Amino acid sequence: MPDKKPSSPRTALICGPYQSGKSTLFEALLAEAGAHKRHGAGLSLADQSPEAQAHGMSTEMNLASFDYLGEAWTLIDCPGSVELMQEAAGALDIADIAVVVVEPEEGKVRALAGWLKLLDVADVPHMVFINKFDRPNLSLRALLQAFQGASAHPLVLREIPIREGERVTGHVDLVSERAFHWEEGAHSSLIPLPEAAAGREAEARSELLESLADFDDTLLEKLLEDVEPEQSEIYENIGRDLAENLVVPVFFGSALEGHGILRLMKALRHDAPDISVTAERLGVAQDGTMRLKVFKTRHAGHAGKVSLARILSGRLGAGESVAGARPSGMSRVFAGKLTGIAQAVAGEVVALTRLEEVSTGDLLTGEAREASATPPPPPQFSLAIRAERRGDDVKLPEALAKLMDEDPSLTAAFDESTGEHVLHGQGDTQLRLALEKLKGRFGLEVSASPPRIACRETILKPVITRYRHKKQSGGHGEFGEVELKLRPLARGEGFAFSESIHGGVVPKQYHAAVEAGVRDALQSGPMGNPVIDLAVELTDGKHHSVDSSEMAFRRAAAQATRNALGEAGTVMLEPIHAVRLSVPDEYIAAVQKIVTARRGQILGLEAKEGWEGWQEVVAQMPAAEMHDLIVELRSATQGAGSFTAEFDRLQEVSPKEARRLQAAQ
Ligand SMILES: Nc1nc2c(ncn2[C@@H]2O[C@H](COP(=O)(O)OP(=O)(O)OP(=O)(O)O)[C@@H](O)[C@H]2O)c(=O)[nH]1
Ligand SMILES: [Mg+2]
Repeated sequence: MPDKKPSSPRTALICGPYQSGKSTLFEALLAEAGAHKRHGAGLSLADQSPEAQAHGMSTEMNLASFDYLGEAWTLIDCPGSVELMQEAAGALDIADIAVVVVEPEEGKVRALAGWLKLLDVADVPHMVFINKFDRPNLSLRALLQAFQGASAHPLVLREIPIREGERVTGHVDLVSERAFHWEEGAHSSLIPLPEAAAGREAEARSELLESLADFDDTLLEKLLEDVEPEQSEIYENIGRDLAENLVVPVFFGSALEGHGILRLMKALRHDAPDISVTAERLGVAQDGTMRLKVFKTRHAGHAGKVSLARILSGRLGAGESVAGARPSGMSRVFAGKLTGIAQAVAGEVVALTRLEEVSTGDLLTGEAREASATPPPPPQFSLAIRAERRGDDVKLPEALAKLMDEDPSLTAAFDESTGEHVLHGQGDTQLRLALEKLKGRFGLEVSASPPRIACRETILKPVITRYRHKKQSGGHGEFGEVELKLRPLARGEGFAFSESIHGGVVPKQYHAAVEAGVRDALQSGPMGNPVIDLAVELTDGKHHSVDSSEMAFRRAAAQATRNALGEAGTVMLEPIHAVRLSVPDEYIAAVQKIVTARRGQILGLEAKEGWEGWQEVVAQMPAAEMHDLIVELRSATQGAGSFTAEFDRLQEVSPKEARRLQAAQ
């Protein structure tokens, strides 16, 4: 491979489906670069947090800056769980290139498609690394065919496997046409191209060249005239097409065994665009002004708030101000270790400490701050939370604010309609992780349960009732008598109170107390829910010149209302949400079934804008059926489905359903 002048510091994102081996690859690449020593099969740099250890998965990004052959690199390893995708979304923007790691299974095509779509939307150049190629009996051709269905751009093989029996034992580079034998615990050794691979090599190489020629007329002409292009010309094409996100080079290997890692690291070094390309993609001028983008925020105990940022243009000296404030430190990051640095140039990733006013997604200059315009993804799952110990109530909001600062896809809010504090996020795992962090990092025991549904009650027919409140207990008595007329109102009209008293039978000064009594009783109807959408009229009553009081009338009105509701009977009203479920075409039937089984009503289908091959199922669903909707939706769509929901209206519930809802509360 021809060498070139050293590049500015570059950043590669390692992402892809859950458990595909990203963190293992992250450590293997660092080991390859000589920045880390591997200890057996397990991870020793990545996933060291208690939550990651407990779950055996990445729960947040791992990051390391290091030098490789005289050039500066930062690798960012992202969690693969769909619930934690926001973590990668933050870093996507600032990456020069992404390596999408996938297992050698055709069934992973949908999960792969999700990541490739995310990268295409952000227009990030990317490669695919098919990992776990140490498994027997793999067909690269079949995999490639399946995976092509996940990619909007042609997947082009950069190498083909050499096999011995059912195992892959090496690879042939399709540009240099050199063959390598994978060695245990050492670099691959150069070997003569095995005869058995020669035919496949020639075929795969022509396919690579044909794909490249689709974007380059000169190359196309050469191919048509059977002229062998120079290697340098092929490399140039690959680099250019990759930078423009026209093709997706494909590599394979084993992160665990260390096979194909040097190959991948070299390809990154050779082909990954640098900060000038990335800055252009982000619309950031290279005019010498210091600009940086924050892609992750952490609250690191004593160190305080840490903002991880990439310098997109200009340079930053330690002690210089950022967004008008002076960070208390500037460091280079290597996993959990921060090392202070004096200066950072465009392309570098730095950790800035104690920039209290700055958030993930912010684009900052020395003086100014521009917040990200991308909203966090809509919540998919919620839990009502409660501090177990009294006194922790006051500490909880502050701790939650820190977690939300670290993860913009997490929100906490007080729900007025149910009186509960509710945590909203992307799924059960993400919220459980948040609860574990509250306990581990802030010492807060928090219990969680499915949020209550804000059901209401109303009456369907008018009713008139009369009640006398009378008490004689020595001295002053209590006396108040009211006649109330209750009448249903239309949905959404709430509550109205009026009076039509003649001859002062209930003196004016007590009318407000009557209304207050009615309101008291309406707080909890016969089924235990607030009663709404009714009008109450005070039509008649009696008073006593000595014993009547506001309290007496309030009690009389409350009891009268209770009696009236009991007599008339109430119906339950439940919240209905307007829902849009977004899924790839092939899952529409499955999703319609889910919606119907959850008492939902399908209103139609709409093509999802900007997402070819996707649809939105437009529906209305009772909130009571939506708590674990995302779980079923994801399992029916290989993790691809998601939804948005907003309150639409309250709707009457059948008595049978009402009993079920009541029991569930
Ligand atoms: N056979 C084989 N197993 C591997 C390879 N790479 C990783 N694994 C295993 O796959 C599992 C997941 O590895 P990780 O590196 O944690 O995967 P990840 O993609 O970072 O997982 P998440 O971040 O949780 O999505 C572990 O059991 C690894 O030992 C590989 O090349 N071959
Ligand atoms: Mg991982």
